Amino acid sequence: MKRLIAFSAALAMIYSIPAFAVYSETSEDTVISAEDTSAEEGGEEETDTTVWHVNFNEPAEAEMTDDTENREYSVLVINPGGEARGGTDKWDVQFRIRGISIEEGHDYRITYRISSDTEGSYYTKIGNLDSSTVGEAVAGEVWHNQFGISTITSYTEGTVQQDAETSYGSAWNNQKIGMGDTLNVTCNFKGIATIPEAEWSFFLGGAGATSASDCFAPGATVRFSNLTLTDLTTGETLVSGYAFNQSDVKGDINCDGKADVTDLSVMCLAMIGDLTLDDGQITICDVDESGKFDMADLAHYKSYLSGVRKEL
Ligand SMILES: [Ca+2]
Ligand SMILES: [Ca+2]
Repeated sequence: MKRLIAFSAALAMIYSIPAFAVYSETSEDTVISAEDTSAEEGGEEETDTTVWHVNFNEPAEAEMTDDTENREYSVLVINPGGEARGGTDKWDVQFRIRGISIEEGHDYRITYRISSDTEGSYYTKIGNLDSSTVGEAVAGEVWHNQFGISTITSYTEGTVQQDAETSYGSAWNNQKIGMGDTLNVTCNFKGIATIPEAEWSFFLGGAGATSASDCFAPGATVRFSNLTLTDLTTGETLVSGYAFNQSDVKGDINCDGKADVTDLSVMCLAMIGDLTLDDGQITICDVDESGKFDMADLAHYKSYLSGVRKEL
C-alpha cells in the first residue's frame, strides 16, 4: 500500500491545477428575478442552448472555450457581476446547458469535474427555465448541489464527502473550491417533479442578496469536464460533456488522449478509495482485460510505462 500512497501523492501534485470559486445561497424569489432577466439579457445571441455555453448579465462578462484538446470547457470570469458592480447576484454568470427533461420519481446520477485557479465557490442546479415552483421543486429546482447522495473528492484534500445524503430542504449553499483544486463530484438523486424543459446550470457570478461573496474573482478560470447526467431508471444519458469514459485511447482514464503516469495515478487513487469511479471508468482501468479492476492492472500499467511492455 505504501507504493500506492506514494503514487497517490504524485497524482495529487500532478492534478494541482487550479480550481475554483465561492459560494452562495439562494432564495426562490431572487432566483426567479435573476432567471427572468438572465435568459433574455445574456451575453450570447443565437447560441445553441442545448450545448454547454455561458450566459451573463451586464456588467458581468465571461468567456467559454471548448477545449477539445484537453477535453474540457474552460470559463474565464472576466467580470463576475454582483450587486457591488451594478449587477444582481451569483447567477450573473452562468455556465449551463438546456434541453433536458426530468421525470418525477426517476432516479438520476449526475457527475462533474470542476477545477479553478483561484479560491472560490459555485452553486449548481437543475431546474426549469423560469424558476417557477413545480410541486416539491422550489423555484423549479429539482436538484442542486446540496441535494441527494453525493461524493466529492478533492485533489488537494482527498475525499471531502463520501455518500453524504442531503435532503432537499437543506440550505442552498454554494460549494467551495480551493485555489488550484479540482473536485470530482458524483451525486444520485430522485426526480421530485416533472420538468419537461430543464437546464443544468453552474452559477459563477458575484455577491448579492443570496451570496455573501463573489463566486469567483475577476480573471478566474474555471474548468469543467465529466459533465454527465444519467436517468438511471431508463438508462438514458441526458448530458455527456467530456465524460471520463469517452476517450478512445486505452487506459486513458482522465481522457486527455494519452495513456501516461497521470492515468496510473488516478487508478491508484481509486484503488485506495480516494476516488470513486463509475462503471465506464472501471472498464477503462481494467487494462489487462481480466474483467475486474485490481492490483494486477496497476502492475500491468506500470510495466507499460516503464517500457517493459510495449503495448497496454
Ligand atoms: Ca490520460
Ligand atoms: Ca484487470
